[in-house]
Amino acid sequence: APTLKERLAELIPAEIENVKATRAAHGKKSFGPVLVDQLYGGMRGLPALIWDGSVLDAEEGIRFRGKSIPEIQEALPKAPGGSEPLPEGLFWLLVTGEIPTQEQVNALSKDWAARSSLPSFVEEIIDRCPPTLHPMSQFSLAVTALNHDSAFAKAYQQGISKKEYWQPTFEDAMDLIAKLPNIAGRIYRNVYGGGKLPAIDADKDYSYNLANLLGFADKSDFVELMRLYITIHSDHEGGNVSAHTGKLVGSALSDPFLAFAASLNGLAGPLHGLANQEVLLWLRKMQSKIGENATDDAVREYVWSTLKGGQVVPGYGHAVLRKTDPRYTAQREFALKHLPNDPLFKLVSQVFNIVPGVLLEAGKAKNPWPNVDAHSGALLTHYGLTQMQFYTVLFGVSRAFGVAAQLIWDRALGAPLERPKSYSTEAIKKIFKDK
Ligand code: AMX
Repeated sequence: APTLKERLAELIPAEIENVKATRAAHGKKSFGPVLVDQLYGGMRGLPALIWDGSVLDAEEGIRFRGKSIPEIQEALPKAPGGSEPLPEGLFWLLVTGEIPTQEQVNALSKDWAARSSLPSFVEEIIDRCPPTLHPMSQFSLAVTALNHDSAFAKAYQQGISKKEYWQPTFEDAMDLIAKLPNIAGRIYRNVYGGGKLPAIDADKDYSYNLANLLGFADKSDFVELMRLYITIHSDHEGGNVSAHTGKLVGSALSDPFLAFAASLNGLAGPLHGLANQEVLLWLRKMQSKIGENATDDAVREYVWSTLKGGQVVPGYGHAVLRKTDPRYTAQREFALKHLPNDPLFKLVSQVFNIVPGVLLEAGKAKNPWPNVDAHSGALLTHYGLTQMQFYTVLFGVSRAFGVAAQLIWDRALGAPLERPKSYSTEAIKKIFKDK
């Protein structure tokens, strides 16, 4: 059976032809008008990017290479004794569009374990960060520093041909993913005092190793949670802040470490990935205000007080989705299976019954339903990972899978420098004066 890189090499020529033919047939056709409001409104709905790895439907949610979350939970290889998909398989699927064999997935686990060690100066950078520096900032610093050993940057300096860009990009993408557990584990133990970091076990899967580095591998349900968590947070089509930032920075031929560090800085914003931290902070604040086991009315009133204070309800709403996020549903099902009586899960469920009604009544949010971040913190808390400032780091480990797959394909297909046109308000007024 071919390795991932061998399979990719087989797929690239046909995809180059596919894109060529698509552009020849449809390249001069229009998607329709662009509204001035879209320029001012965060480009919502503007068709602007190509990415085959995943597509988001407003009603149905994410599909990875055409497969829904329940479908990939069914189809992807599992760990011995496990029932959640291995994220190794999800990466294979994102890159190739194909479901890998168990053997191919095991080979990826081994390959990543072999690439997992950090240069000692990167370890020192992490160790020198004050524990008060947000874990996401430490994460981004460490990933930026990995550019020291970028195969792409080196090959570019040596004058590599455009046709070969994808190869060192692939090597960097694999190194990037492989090194993230050591970065995340080191940050976690430095900031929260978890003792010495264990070594990566080359006979275990990626999620087991991540859980072990964090200090939770003795809980087999937590390892299963990591497999599900990394799988569902990996990619959410091309336009979200972290995915698009990685693509944009990569388009300047910045190497995958520089591109993904930029993704992380976007993921660290409260309207994007930091929302998982914000949800837990918000729930804890609510509990301190209205007590645990509060009535529905008390919760409803607390939600209203958040809105009246000019703040968003974290974990609710979405720029594209208009229904409950299937990533939320997958986590809810995990909770129903593994921790149905957990008090925080019960609160998350109570909030789920109340917030959409309030947001609908308030009448502003286009989507009153929960997104992925409304649930993840309660699951992590259940297993003792209670430090919410760390939650977005786990989101970031997962998001590397989607961004890395995208960078490989962008370089394989020769994606050009991104450079959309901006306008001044003066120019808008002038252009549309008599229209
Ligand atoms: N609580 C309160 N108000 C909300 C809201 C929420 N959860 N979601 C949207 N709104 C408000 C917006 O702030 C906006 O108000 P304004 O007109 O005064 O500026 C209005 O409703 C219309 O916004 P929208 O078109 O529905 O949303 P959007 O596409 O502009 O933004 C998002 C999407 C996610 C930023 C927004 O729903 C939000 O802030 N949610 C809370 C934060 C969150 O959970 N983010 C995580 C998203 C998933 C992820 O990236 N990880």
